This record gives sequence, structure tokens and C-alpha cells, in this order.
Amino acid sequence: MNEVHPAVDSVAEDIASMEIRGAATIADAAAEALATQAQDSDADTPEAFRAEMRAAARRLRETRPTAVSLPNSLRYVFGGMSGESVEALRESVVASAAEFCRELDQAQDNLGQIGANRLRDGDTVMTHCHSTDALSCVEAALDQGKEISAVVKETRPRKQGHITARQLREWDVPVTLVVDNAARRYLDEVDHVLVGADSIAADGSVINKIGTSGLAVNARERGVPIMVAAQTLKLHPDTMTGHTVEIEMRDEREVLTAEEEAEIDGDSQGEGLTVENPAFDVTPPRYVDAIVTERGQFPPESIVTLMRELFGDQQGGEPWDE
Ligand code: RI2
Repeated sequence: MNEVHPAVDSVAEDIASMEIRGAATIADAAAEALATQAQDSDADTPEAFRAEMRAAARRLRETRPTAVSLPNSLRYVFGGMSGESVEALRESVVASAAEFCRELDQAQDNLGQIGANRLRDGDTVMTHCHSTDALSCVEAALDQGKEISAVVKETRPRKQGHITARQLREWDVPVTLVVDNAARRYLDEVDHVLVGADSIAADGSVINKIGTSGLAVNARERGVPIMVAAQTLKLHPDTMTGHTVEIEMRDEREVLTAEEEAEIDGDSQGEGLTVENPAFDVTPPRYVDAIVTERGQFPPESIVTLMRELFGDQQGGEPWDE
């Protein structure tokens, strides 16, 4: 009863281990996993089918807490689930998931066009982590015939900067890869800081990969504009009613191997040494110049207007709650 499809389980594991990562990519994979659950369900009553879908959604939801694109994607698919029979329910879920993935791609393209307008021919951007939303702005600028170069921050501990560098090099963009600690030194050489987001709060705070807030403070001090590329899927509805965004704490082994730990802390068996590994931080709106979405660019302080329009007074429990 309420069996979670092995494919859903495997997607959930991949999200947790970051085999599947990046807020938009996670959302896309989650929607597709719900479609697979629906497609292969052998539930014999509509109620059993709905219970299965809720179990699958809970499994996906529990993987990572910070990127709101994940619950937003699940909510979208559940929003489209309707029908009186198992067959009708199944079809509606599959259609809703496909529509979600289509809209996500379209939103990213539209966002890229808008973000590209902020980039001038010959500009250099500094990136942090790997964001498909941020890269879509660069891609659109290249399509417009602009020459863009990049200073790419490595982004410890998982070094997603390498993924960014690889993508940019595929597009033939000149890349200077630097360790995170070198960022301030290179800020004088760049025209924009360009990052993505995992969640945007109602006050315009940007929750993104750890290190974004320090970068933004340094960039502001150097007078370099900070542009956040985030489709509306990254807007966090719960923050409209005062909830805060949970910051994921990841395994210390991403920071320090067991051997390294032994070298530092020899005999004390981990007693006196604590390793903390927060995956994200919060950049206050005053350090952000523009949030670029598929619906236009917004000063961070006005993002709440867009959130009200999109989510209304959305209240109450989640569709996957038991
Ligand atoms: P897109 C990533 O988180 C980064 O923080 C990145 O800025 C954000 O997701 C958005 O990525 P992680 O999954 O949706 O690497 O723009 O922890 O691709």
C-alpha cells in the first residue's frame, strides 16, 4: 500500500546526494518522478492512487529543504491532478507534470532574454556555483552577438564552479577560474556579479549557495552590480506569512575527509573538532541590484508584489500531507 515507485526512490536519492542538483533541475526531476509514479501505478481505487501520489511527493520533499522549486513543482503537479477514476487521475498527473517541465524551460528562456539585456558587449561576469538560470542570461547575450567573458568562482566544497566553467567553455566564453578566496581581488575586473537562487523570500532576500552573501557585500563595496537570475519558481510562498527558509546543513565529509580529520584532531576521536557545512546563505535585499525573472526584472524590495500576484493568500497544508 502507498508504495513509492523505485524510480521515485532513486530520483529522491539522487537529489539528496546531489547527483541531481540545481534548483530548476531538481524541480524538473521531481515533476517527472511524480509522472512515473502515476504512469506505473496499479492502484485500484482513486483514493489508493491519491495516497500513492502523496507518499511519492513526501519522499521527494524530504530530500533537501532549501530550494523552494522542489515543493513548488510538487504543488504544481498536484494542482493539476483531477478526475473520478484512476485512469483520469493518472492522465491528469502525467499531463500536469509535462506542462510543468515545458513551462520551466520556457520560463528559463524568457528569463535569459531579459537578463541578457543587462549585459553589454564586452562585459565580464563573475559567477558563483552553477545556476542554469544565470547561465541562460549569458547564453542569450551570446545569441545576441555580444562578447562575454567570465570569472568563475570555484565554490567550495562541491566545486560546482567547474560545471559553470565547462558550460561556458563549451560556448567558447573565455573563463578565468579562481578559488573563492580570490573573488574580491578580481571584482575590479568584472562588470556584474551574476548568480542564481534556490529561494527568494518575500522581503527580497536571496537564498543561494553558501558564499553568495559575502560576495554580494564585497561587490557592493566595489560598486559592482549584483544580478540574481531566478525564475518565479524560486519565489518562496511561505515567506509571505512570516516563515523563514530552512538552510540545509550537509555532511561534514564534503568539507573534510576522515584522513584529514585524523590529521587535525589525532586522538580525540572528533571530541573537540566541529565541522559545519551549511549549503546556503541569505543575502539581504540591500545588497542585490536586480532579481531577473521570466516576468521581468525587479528590485528585490518589490518582489513581494509579484509573489502576491502569483500566490495570492495561499494558506493551509500541503497537498501531500496525510
Ligand atoms: P538553477 C544550486 O544549488 C545553486 O545554489 C544555484 O545557484 C541554484 O541551485 C539555482 O540553480 P545546489 O543544488 O535553478 O547546487 O538556476 O545546492 O539551475
